[in-house]
Amino acid sequence: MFKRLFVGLELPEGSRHLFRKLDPQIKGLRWLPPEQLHLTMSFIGDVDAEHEEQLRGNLAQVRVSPFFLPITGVGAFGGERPSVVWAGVGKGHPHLFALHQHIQDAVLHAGLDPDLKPFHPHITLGRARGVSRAALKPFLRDYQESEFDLWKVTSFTLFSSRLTAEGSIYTVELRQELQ
Ligand code: 2AM
Repeated sequence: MFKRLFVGLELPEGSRHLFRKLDPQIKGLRWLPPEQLHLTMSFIGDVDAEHEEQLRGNLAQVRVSPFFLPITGVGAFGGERPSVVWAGVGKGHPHLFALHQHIQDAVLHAGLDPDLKPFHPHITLGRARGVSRAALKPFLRDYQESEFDLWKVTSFTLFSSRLTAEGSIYTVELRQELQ
């Protein structure tokens, strides 16, 4: 049995609903439900039970103190036909990058193969299909400087993800408190 796994930070309850008020009606843009909002730290992919066990053990050994992350600004990945609309978390926050490094090490030492592309931390707010950047421009302009919240990161989470026709369903597999 394989699970499709990734490690992320769950947005606190209070912050999840901040983005509802931004919600412009743009054809082709699907907003994520508030309970799914997260910041991906490491995307891993399909993992068997044995490797998952090893990964759980390694993640439990990660030692990074809780830290604050500003949630600021919005943007879109994907050139002139963006696929992802996101909220940002400030530039180069050292604690976030340290945690990312520890998590990647935990994944690698479990014999797994994480996505090793450069880390561009973001909170995906919506997924776009066939939407031009021009159509997103008013939204991006209105909120690009917004200071949404100050997020106290106190844990990270191992999620499994199941792909369905309505989008992905995420399940919490393990929540590890920072200390
Ligand atoms: P995204 O939101 O920026 O698309 C679960 O799929 C999470 O892992 C998503 O938040 C997704 O980020 C992220 N992710 C990173 N790399 C991925 C990949 N290669 N395939 C699927 N999801 C990936």
